[in-house]
Amino acid sequence: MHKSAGRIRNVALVGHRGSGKTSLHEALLFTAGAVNRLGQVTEGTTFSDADPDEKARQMSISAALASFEWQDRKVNLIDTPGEPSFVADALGSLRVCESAIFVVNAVMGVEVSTTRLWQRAAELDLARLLFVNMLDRERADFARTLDALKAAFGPHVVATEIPIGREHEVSGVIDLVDMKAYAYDGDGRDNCREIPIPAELADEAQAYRERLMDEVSENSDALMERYLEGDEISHQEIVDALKEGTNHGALFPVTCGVATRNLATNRLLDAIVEDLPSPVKHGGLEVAGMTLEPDEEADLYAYVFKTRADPFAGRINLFRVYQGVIEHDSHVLNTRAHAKERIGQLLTFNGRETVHADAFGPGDVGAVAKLKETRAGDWLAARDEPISMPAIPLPAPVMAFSIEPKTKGDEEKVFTALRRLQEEDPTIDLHRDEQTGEQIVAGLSQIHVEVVIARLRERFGAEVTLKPPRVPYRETIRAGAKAHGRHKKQSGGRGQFGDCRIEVEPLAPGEGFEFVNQIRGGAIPGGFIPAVERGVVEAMEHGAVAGYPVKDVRVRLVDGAYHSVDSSEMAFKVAGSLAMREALEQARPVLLEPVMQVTVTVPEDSVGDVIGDLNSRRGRPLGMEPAGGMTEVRAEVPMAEMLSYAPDLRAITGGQGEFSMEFLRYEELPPHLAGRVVEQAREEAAAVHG
Ligand SMILES: Nc1nc2c(ncn2[C@@H]2O[C@H](COP(=O)(O)OP(=O)(O)OP(=O)(O)O)[C@@H](O)[C@H]2O)c(=O)[nH]1
Ligand SMILES: [Mg+2]
Repeated sequence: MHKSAGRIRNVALVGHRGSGKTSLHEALLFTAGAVNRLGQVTEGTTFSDADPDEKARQMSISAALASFEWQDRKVNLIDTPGEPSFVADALGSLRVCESAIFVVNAVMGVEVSTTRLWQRAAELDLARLLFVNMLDRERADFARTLDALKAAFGPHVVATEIPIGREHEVSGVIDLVDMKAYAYDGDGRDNCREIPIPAELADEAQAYRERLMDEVSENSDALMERYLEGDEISHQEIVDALKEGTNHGALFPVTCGVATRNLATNRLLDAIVEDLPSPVKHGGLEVAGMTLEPDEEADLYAYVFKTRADPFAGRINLFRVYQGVIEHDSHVLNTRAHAKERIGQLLTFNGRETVHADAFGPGDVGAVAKLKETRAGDWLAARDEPISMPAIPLPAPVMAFSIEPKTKGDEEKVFTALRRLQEEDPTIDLHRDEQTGEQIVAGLSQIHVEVVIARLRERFGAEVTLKPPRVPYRETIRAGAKAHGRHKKQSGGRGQFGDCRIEVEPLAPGEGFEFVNQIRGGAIPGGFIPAVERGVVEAMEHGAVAGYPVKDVRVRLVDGAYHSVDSSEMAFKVAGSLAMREALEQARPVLLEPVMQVTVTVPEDSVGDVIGDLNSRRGRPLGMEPAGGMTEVRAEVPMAEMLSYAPDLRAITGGQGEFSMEFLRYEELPPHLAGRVVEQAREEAAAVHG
């Protein structure tokens, strides 16, 4: 039978790229007996980085679920990618869990992604526990990391463990709840033994314990009173208060260890079952005016949070049951597609193998294969109710490449495969470039698009060539202008007549488009006005400078004329387009380019070179900060200058540097560069139109 909801823990491992989530996931599976050996990321032997591209890059790309038992609880543990390009999976996983474990690098401290994911977890009201990892590395510092966490996430971040020894001499942890010490020998499953608290750490441990007790007792008046009176307080009482505080973010326990050495991971498993809430404890989900409760008898509601496209196994959907039970061999309704789906194959990933399951009860997380219509974001339900989760705000895919099949005639195959990969990753954008007719694949970064291309090849046998990325330029206007558009044709029979006068003016950046109808006295009948607007919008698709889309313009329709017989919607649409084209030319049109926020992490001694290089890319340095022996340089740089940054950074830093970037805003292109873009657009247009 399925596990009752009170005995389930749904936990997402999240954190900055490379903080050790996958290594920790592996160590937890190993300690719980779900895998036979402790796999290593560096050897490509972990359970969760299973894809060839994850192994090759030594980074997680997709969320990976594993389910196992610990202390008679079922733990559904999701490893998520830290690389910002694959953030959709981390955000999707946070949505279906009660708890998140933030894995933090004890050398680097709080990093960019940590802060972002924390905000998201706070919005979702998740219980949050922190694991300070990599204590064995040079310059790792638990106390400094804890201070940084407090500074970033507030005073209720509190240690429940501290390490024994530092850097490569770290040998164990002291548990501040029970005031016991544990030493770890080797990385085996039974590597932990209790030892006396080392004398030189006794005072420090006591001080940390007092801070913990202060925090814990704030969550229970009864406990506070007895604590202040100096009464003995039991393990269970402390754990209960800790869990109470953690459940809705009144308190954030901090644990620590070394994932790759399997140090203190058994204690993290205990913390997962003891300190983190079950679906019952955390409470129901409010959605679409209903409250879904983890009740077995109630109607089924399950939410699909992740789709995996596999050319052989077909589609695999990961879901979370919020209410009712999903059973093998039953029928459910997909509430978006309004389609009946047969549940043919329920699956559990238990580490060693993928096994068939009979049912998943409320609160549980599982997988289903071979559904026809269903994909991430859908609900499976007993009845066809209108229900949807609020959309997750995802970053915009601005890194656009045009692709071409290596084999002529493979267009259809490539496109179908791309569509399936897009189901798996909502931050991929596919479209056809209107100017050149090319197939465009856009993602959040170069790595993102490269991964898509690698997956096309590995999973679907579709080979494509990637052309250099195109910068998505825009246009806008800098002045007001008036224009007149008249479309008149008289060639026997019924003619065509439309006439309008418009005025345009710039809007603030990001305001988009506004159309104001100021026609008085019926110079243009109301029925034709939407047609004028459609013509105006069409003209804005190709700006006057280089044919890029025009943004941030207000258009007023001020006057016009019509003919009682010859006027039509078509004629007014054409008149609107003519007027707008003329207006755009007169309104001092300019080219805009996307500017990226770039974060580069490099060794101290290459900071000067990196900043010099960013300057030569028209970058504006925003500042730098030490980050665990490295330096983090932040700058705003035009996207056009960053298209091939990865190899250049490697060369400057001898392979030691890392960077990430994301879209910030559009800015006007300097005139000498605008000229080049115009020239290029002209050449492309000539090539396409002959
Ligand atoms: N010394 C040491 N190395 C570690 C530890 N944990 C992880 N590593 C190493 O750090 C690197 C990154 O570890 P991963 O487990 O892949 O980190 P991740 O958070 O899953 O990375 P992404 O999935 O890319 O976000 C790998 O080379 C690991 O072997 C640790 O506790 N100590
Ligand atoms: Mg990983």
